[in-house]
Order: sequence, then structure tokens, then C-alpha cells
Amino acid sequence: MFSKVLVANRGEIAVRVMRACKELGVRTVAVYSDADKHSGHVRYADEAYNIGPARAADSYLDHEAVIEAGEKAGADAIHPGYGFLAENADFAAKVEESEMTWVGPSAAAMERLGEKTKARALMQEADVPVVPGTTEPVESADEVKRVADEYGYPVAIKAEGGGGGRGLKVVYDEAEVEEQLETAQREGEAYFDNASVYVEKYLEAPRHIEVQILADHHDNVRHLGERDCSLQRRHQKVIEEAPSPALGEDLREQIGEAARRGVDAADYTNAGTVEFLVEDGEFYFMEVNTRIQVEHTVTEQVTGIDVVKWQLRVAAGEELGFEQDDVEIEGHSMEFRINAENAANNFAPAPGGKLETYDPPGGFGVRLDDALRQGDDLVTDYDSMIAKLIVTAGDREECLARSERALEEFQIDGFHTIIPFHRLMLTDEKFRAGEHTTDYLDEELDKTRIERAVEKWGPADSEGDSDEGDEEVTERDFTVEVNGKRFEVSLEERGAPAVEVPSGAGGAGGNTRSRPDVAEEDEEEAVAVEGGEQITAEMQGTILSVDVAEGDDVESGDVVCVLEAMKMENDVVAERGGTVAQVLVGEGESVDMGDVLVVLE
Ligand code: MV4
Repeated sequence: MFSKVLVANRGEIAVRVMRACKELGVRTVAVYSDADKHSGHVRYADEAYNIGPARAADSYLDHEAVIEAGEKAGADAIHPGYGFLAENADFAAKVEESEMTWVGPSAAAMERLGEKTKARALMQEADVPVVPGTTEPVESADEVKRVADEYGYPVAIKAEGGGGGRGLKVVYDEAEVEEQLETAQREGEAYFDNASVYVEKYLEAPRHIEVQILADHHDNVRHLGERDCSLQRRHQKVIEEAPSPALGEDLREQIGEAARRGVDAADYTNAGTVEFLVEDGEFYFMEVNTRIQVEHTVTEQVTGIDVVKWQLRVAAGEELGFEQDDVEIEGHSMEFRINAENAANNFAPAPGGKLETYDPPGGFGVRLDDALRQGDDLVTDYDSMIAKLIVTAGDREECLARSERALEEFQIDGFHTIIPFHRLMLTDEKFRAGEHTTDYLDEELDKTRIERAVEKWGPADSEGDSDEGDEEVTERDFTVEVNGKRFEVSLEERGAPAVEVPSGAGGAGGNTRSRPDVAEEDEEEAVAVEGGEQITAEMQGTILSVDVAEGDDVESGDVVCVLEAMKMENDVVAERGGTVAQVLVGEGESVDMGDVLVVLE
């Protein structure tokens, strides 16, 4: 085993990896940016190195800075976590060339599976069913039409380098082919430097099922069963579970074996995930993720196998210590992503704030993967996911009840989280029945139910967020005893001077990096400048789409563009109505926090 491992990541996954290191007797090295000087992963590590400014491109994504920190520390391996450099084959190759070991698949295997038509051809070769379509890139509209003639509309045009929802275009009839083909090519070029696209039959309401794989350097490949990640919002997973409520024993066995065959054929090592779409009892390969995933935890809970420890052991050359037949799925587990977002405001990331209260649940079957502690400032430069609650029980029914209990116990004050949204899902008939498909949240769920959930279970003052022009209301909670019985009362004072506004009010509160908040409604976020109001980027990221043009009239709350950061899609909305005077960004452009995106007049 290694004696010292550098973890090239931050937040909960960095701590998760370090926890595994500790149990293996391995010393840990953290790296951090200027924004993370006081973050949990830095406190947890045995030693830590500053690798640059807050901007990810200048720190967590800086290949040389990370490798240099590893060399300075004398680390003998680098674990990338997920996101950041985890799926960067160039970086993996650089680590392979250094004195250190890359805790992940070889750079060559990452490349083989990173290009989607290559991966499709490889899987087909290994007898793994793929979505009907092309295994070669297509260049002309005629080729797209030929695929559609064969399998029927809709078809999906996908960027070769794609993943997540990026570079995916759906064509519902022949008239749209030209336009969607061009858009897919343009997005592929903008996001992945690769305009090459291919075509598949589009499945309209599939389930997203993925299989966890572990492979060693001694030709052993094991699968650890599937996870169901069908509950997604704009390609962001929110709740994941294992096993899938949608699979019978036969299909489960077939998918697991197919994943194992495919990975075996790719000459793959370390942990990986094979993603499938499942519809009408058929399953189709979609892509391979060559990293540890956020939701690996539910697999660990139902198999008892520590996936991160095996990543480290396999990278160190050890042989997998169990046979396929030893892998047994027991009970049921669900993961709830605790994102600092306001679900009632289009899941807008919290603008910042201090974690005034952090009182997580406990008891039988409750696991928390986190890094923040009470009193910490929220770091908003990267991902809005601050923790994961993982609930495990004997069966799905008990898991639902235990999850309701655990989420009710979970107390977080200082900013919005999506706990109210999770509590709503646990009352949702379709989710409880396990009948939801990947389009459920975006297409079917009534948004007013989310608003009501946030009012009911969100921060006490959350109604104030959207009530424009309301007089100040100060609310204080008291405990009183009447004839020996305890009562909690809250008193409201209207028109009072705003002294003790709890920091969850959407204001920047105690945050030292307070800045305009374009997502909340009654703040003076948009800085008035000559010629109008600026709408600025909340965080560093890439413009996914621009939804307005010069001269357009917009209303308060309208989406002007979509900004992607750390694979999260964030709506940038207009604060108030106006006419678009200037659009300063284009699709695929990278922007820094505070950059002006759109000017209104
Ligand atoms: C699809 C699909 C239906 N048919 N491909 C979305 C992310 C990207 N990795 C691929 N995605 C999809 N590809 C075909 N041929 C539906 C999706 C999809 C989806 C997949 C998994 C989970 C959520 C999703 C939400 C929308 C679309």
C-alpha cells in the first residue's frame, strides 16, 4: 500500500477519500485554492498545499501545480475524486509519467472510453446492447435522416466528446434536422473542441441505470450491482438509490454481466461506472464514467464493499479480494444530495453565507459524507453540493420512512438547501412507487408544489425572499411553559428596524466574499451602470446557452442565459424587467465570477 496519497479535490469527496486512507494507514495530502484556505478537507488532511487562486483553472485544474504539490509532499499516489481532473486523460498521463501512481484507470483506457462512438463500437463488439444508431460520426443531414427513417423520430444527435446534457440535441421531425445538426456540431466544438457528432434513436422516458465496476491489474473484473439515478433535474442527479426499483432479478443479472463484459473488453482497471438507459424491459449502453462517482455510496451501503479503499488497493497492485458470487445486494439505500440551493427559485445556488447551524441526523442506517462544520463560511466558487445524506434500511419501504425521519432531523441554518425538495419527493406518489423516469422532474412535477415545500420546510424567513416591497418583519422564537407543558412560540414584529435578519434571508450575511446575487429577487444585485443594469456571472464557468438577444423585452425572473460550473447548470435570471441593450457573451464562452453577461436598459 502507498504511504502518502495526495487528494486532488475538495469538499466532501476529498474527505471521503482521506477517510479511506486513514483506515488503510495512509498519510493524506490536501491541495487547496485561496477560496478554500479554511475548508474542511484542508483541516482533515495531515498536510496541505496552496495551489493557487480561487479560479479553478488556476488551482484545482492546474496540472503542474497539483503534480508539484505531490512532489513537494513526497506523495506516492494521486487520487482525483470526481469532477476537476478526474476524467482528464492528459493529466492521468502526466501522473503516470511522474514518480507517482494515478489512482484511476490508465490514460489509454480513459481515452478509449472517452470518445463516444469508440465506446459504442467497443461495447457492441463485446455483445453489450447499445442504443440503435451509428457507431461512426455523421456529417450530413441526409445521414441523420437515414437513421431516422430506419428507427423513426425522435432521434438524438450527440457530440462525440459529450456527457451530461451537453451537446445533446433531440430531433422530432425531418424539418428540424439541419438546424439541430448544426447546433450539436457547434456545441461540440465550443465545449469539447470536437465538432464530430453521431446519431441515436431517442428514448423519451427511459430510466437511468448505472452499474458499479471494480477491476484490478490481474484480469479480475467485478460488478457491484446497479444504482438507479432516474430522478434528475436538468441532467443533475438529486436522489440516487440502490438497488433499482424498476429492475427484476433477470434484467439486473443481465445488465450487471453486460457491464462486466464491456469493461473487460476495454482492458480497464480501477473503479468505473457503466451507464445504461432502460425502457420497456430493454437496456442500452450509454457511456462509461471513468471515475469514482458522487453516488458510489449507495452501492457501498448495499454491498458492504468500500469502493474507495479498493480503488487505492487496486492502484497499488493488489488483487481484488472477492469473487463475483461473493457480491450480495442486501437491503436498500438512498442518497440525498444536500445542495446549497433554493429549490423554489429554480434551484439557484445560495449566494453565500455562514453555516449558522449544522445539526445533522443520526441513528440507525444514517451516513453523512460531508466536509463543512458549523460556523464555516459557505464557499460558492465551485459546486453547490455541501454534503450527502445516505440512508440505508432493510427494504425500500423502510428506507423511505427512515429518510423522512432523517431529513426532518437535519437542521441547517444560514442559507437555503434542497432539504425541503427532498422532503417533498418523499411524499410524492410517483417517486414513492418507484415509477419515475428521467423526464419526471423537468416535464411532470408541478413547480408550485416545490414552492410550497420550501415555505413549509425551508428557512423561517424564506417567504420574504420573493415578496417584493414588503415591510420588514422581524420574527423571534421563544420557549414558554404553561402549567408545566412546553410550547414553542414565535413572535412577529412588523415594520421593525431590520436588526437581526437571519442570514438565510438571501443576503450575503457574514460572507466575506459578498457579491451581487442575480438569483434572489429583492436585493439590489444588478449594479446600475451607465446605459443600464448589468447582469453578472455568479461564478466562474461556461455559458451553455444565451436565451435573449439585443432588443428583447424581459420580465423579472426570465432566464437570460444558462451558466455551467462544475457540471451544474445554473439559470441566470433577470432581476427586473427591461429591454436587453447588450449581450456580452456567447455560447461556449468561459466567464469569470463578476463578468457582465447581459445589460438591460
Ligand atoms: C439519451 C436519452 C434518450 N435516448 N439518448 C442525457 C445525458 C447524456 N449523457 C445522455 N442523455 C440522454 N441520452 C438516447 N438515445 C436521454 C438522455 C437523457 C437523460 C439520461 C439520463 C438521465 C437523465 C436524462 C435526462 C434527459 C435526457
